[in-house]
Amino acid sequence: MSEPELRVGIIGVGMMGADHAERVARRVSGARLVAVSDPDTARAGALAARFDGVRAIGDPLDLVADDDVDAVVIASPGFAHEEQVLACLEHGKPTLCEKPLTMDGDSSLRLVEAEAAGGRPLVQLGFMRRFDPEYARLKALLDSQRFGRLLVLHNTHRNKDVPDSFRSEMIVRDSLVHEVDVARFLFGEEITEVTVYCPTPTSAAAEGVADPQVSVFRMAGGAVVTNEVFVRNQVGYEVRCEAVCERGTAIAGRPWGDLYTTTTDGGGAWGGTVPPDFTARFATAYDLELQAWADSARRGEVVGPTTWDGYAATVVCEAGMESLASGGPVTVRLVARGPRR
Ligand code: ISE
Repeated sequence: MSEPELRVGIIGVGMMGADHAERVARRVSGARLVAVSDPDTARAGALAARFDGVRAIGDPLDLVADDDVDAVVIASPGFAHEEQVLACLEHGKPTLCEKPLTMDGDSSLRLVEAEAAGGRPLVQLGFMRRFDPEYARLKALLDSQRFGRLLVLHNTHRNKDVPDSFRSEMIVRDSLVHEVDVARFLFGEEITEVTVYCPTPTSAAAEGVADPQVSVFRMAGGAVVTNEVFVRNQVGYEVRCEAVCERGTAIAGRPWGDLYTTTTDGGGAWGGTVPPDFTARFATAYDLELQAWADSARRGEVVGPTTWDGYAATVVCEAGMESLASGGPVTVRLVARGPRR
């Protein structure tokens, strides 16, 4: 590629941002890490010091405005995203924004509209599963119609552990949001209704947290999606997706083996190891996601999930949180004709 190297700044260097920093600095070709910012200035300083030529900048909005930063990765908590994405749009900087786009539908829609008003798409949403080779193959298989129409999707999403501060609503907004995007991506349709069921919690659940949760999505075309999200399974990171079609089924994320068991005795084994967390399970997906982002930014384009995908996912999760509180089905209300690209 003859376009100049992309100078990247990263906002938020917790687990995900630090992982992306390493990736941009060492594995993404055509990109160079030049700046990081984090409210924990010691953490930002320590990370910057690990790489040559990387500055720690105190105010994230100064990082966005910096003339030596061409493009921005936003890996801060969701509540900070609206202001930071808006700043990126104002400065015309290509942005990779981690999910959730924002904390509520209204603010997500403001970003969709602000991007459309600028006349140039700039934002890719961090739904990395779309870049996972198995999920991508599943999408291609479904689009080929080889197995006929997709009827039912079953998603499984388990984390080994989360902090006590990870409340029931976060299981919807931070974890289930991935299944929301997977369902919209694989069906190519919107979700119209969500119901969240709460079985008796695991004894490992933090006080008052509904874990696991099982939710059901109704798709616009009438299909149904089931999702189990279990954030303290105590074993490891297990993410699978089974697509049931008219003439066949396909599973993404299933390790080989006959009877597949994972158990707390023996650390979760199936003849191989269960990955400990998402940075391990989706390392390739994140690499491909960041590479695709950097390549398209250098060409002046945007690929992958959009602000509209971020908005739709946020609205579905809002409905999910309402269902969590009421126990009943909740209709998803997206604006009728949002600006799309
Ligand atoms: C986390 O924020 C992620 O994005 C992970 O992929 C997900 O598995 C986890 O549950 C979330 O908390």
